[in-house]
Amino acid sequence: LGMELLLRKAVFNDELVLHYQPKVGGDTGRPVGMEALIRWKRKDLGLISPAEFIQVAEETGIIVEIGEWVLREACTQCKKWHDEGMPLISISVNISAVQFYKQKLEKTIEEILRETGLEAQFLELELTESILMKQPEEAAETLRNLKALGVKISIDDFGKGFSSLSYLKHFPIDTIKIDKSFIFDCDIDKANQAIILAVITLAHNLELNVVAEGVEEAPQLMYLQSLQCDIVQGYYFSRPLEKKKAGEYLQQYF
Ligand code: G
Ligand code: G
Ligand code: NA
Ligand code: MN
Repeated sequence: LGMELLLRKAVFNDELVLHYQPKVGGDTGRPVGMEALIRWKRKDLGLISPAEFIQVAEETGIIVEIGEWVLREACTQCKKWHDEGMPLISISVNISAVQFYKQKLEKTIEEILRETGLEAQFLELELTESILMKQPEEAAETLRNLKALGVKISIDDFGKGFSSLSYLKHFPIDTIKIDKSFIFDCDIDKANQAIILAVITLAHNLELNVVAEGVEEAPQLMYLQSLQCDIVQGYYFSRPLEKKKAGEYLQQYF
């Protein structure tokens, strides 16, 4: 109860901030995108991780308001970077189940794109398999509407859940993001290597892009590069950065 009230005040009092984690080209090492990751800045406790409040936000429904704020803030920031002459990166936004299945997510996103002036092709939504499998028919319809706007769709944490592969045929997706649990020791773990090879081969044969998240060390990057992984992300390149630092990161690649 206390948490819900505090969250409502947080939305109202501008206590939410976005940090941005770079995604870089597997071959070039240059930034191709930023993932927006929310944090709650509390005067008493400092930065609070979404792991500690997203679930409560979902249960109380306040995630819808928070999610809209995240989309608007992320699109505004990405447009600003473009206007400043930064590399034409895309912005990735994590979408929760409640937000995804809310009526007319497409309308909200269309409005935010119009308002912020960001071209749809530069907005990518990160959705987990479990979100899509909750109500596959409705999900497919929403995805088709989002694709019609020109927005990109990425499957986050791929391989972590228990869902089937058949949805890769039926859902109009652009990108598969391999879960970090397969990546952290992929320079030495044979099972994870087999899984990563299979996922990259599958994705490329379906003409999907592949992102590896959670790349922390050079040997993991080298293994992923040897398999032509399209995009890589992780602490090896950068931790999530506050807005100003994220701009400085991009500026190096002007
Ligand atoms: O950045 P961090 O490792 O603290 O993120 C923890 C979790 O919170 C991740 O699962 C991430 O996807 C999720 N998350 C971060 N930002 C958002 C957001 O804006 N919306 C939603 N729904 N989840 C987010
Ligand atoms: O659920 P999602 O994949 O959106 O969560 C992303 C989370 O992973 C964020 O909380 C982010 O801070 C974290 N993260 C990003 N890069 C790395 C990394 O290299 N290693 C680990 N362990 N976590 C990472
Ligand atoms: Na994500
Ligand atoms: Mn993920």
